[in-house]
Amino acid sequence: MEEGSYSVEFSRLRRRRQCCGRGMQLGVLALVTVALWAGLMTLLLLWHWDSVRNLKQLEGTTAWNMSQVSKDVSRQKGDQKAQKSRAAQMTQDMERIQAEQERLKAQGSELSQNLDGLLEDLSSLKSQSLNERRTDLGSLERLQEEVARLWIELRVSNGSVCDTCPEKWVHFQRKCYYFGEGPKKWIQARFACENLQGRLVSIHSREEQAFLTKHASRKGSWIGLRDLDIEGEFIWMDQKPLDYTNWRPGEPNNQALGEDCVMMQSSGQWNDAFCGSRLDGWVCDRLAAC
Ligand code: MMA
Ligand code: CA
Repeated sequence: MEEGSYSVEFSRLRRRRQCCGRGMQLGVLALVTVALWAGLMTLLLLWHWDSVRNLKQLEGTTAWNMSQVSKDVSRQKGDQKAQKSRAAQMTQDMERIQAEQERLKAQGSELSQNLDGLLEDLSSLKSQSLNERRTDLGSLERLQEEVARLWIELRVSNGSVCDTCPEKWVHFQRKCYYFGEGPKKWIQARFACENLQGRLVSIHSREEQAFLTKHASRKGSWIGLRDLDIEGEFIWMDQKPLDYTNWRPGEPNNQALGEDCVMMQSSGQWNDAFCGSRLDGWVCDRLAAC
């Protein structure tokens, strides 16, 4: 083959190849583009479906949550209502309790008043019964003494000699006398006589007084006369009336701090003196035995 015809053939071939390659290239490009578009669309579709699914899920969850919330709200409303009615009930109860408290308070004060009244009655009854008992005891003692005195009278009238006295006691008429010595206040002298089964002396006649004056201490002696309860109202220890007196002129004068106990001076005359003074002498008496 000639060189000219060969090159023409070659360029024809190249042109043909060029022509066919480009078409293929375009076809491939189109295919790739379609494939890409298809893929993109698929991805988009998938994304869309996923989104739709998610959205549906979200919708479902939201609806459920909403229903839960509405349930909660309605429950809370119910609770609130119940609480309100409970609060109202409690307020009512409180008011009732307060009213009850007031009533009880009033009742309590009334009761305490009644109790005070009762306590007062009780204490006055107590002191009344104590006074009555004291009076009864005094009357009983007086009766006992009267019986003893009558018994002695009877024995004397029957010829008995009733002049028996304990040791250290001195007999005079129907009584025995003890001339105590040693410093004592009036009340101590009273107890000393009681310890000797006697009593601070009671004087009822001039003869008795003369006997006592003869025997009594030169320094003065306590006797059983005092005006402790009512000033100026003198009472003998034997409860007998003040039927004889031997006051020193100007006595009783209830001097200074008050003088409620009576002493017999060396002269035998009486003087009201301060009960707390300590006198060296004190005289006791008791009935002589038969
Ligand atoms: C004393 C005392 C009185 C009494 C007077 C009398 C100073 O006081 O013994 O009881 O009345 O003397 O002067
Ligand atoms: Ca006096």
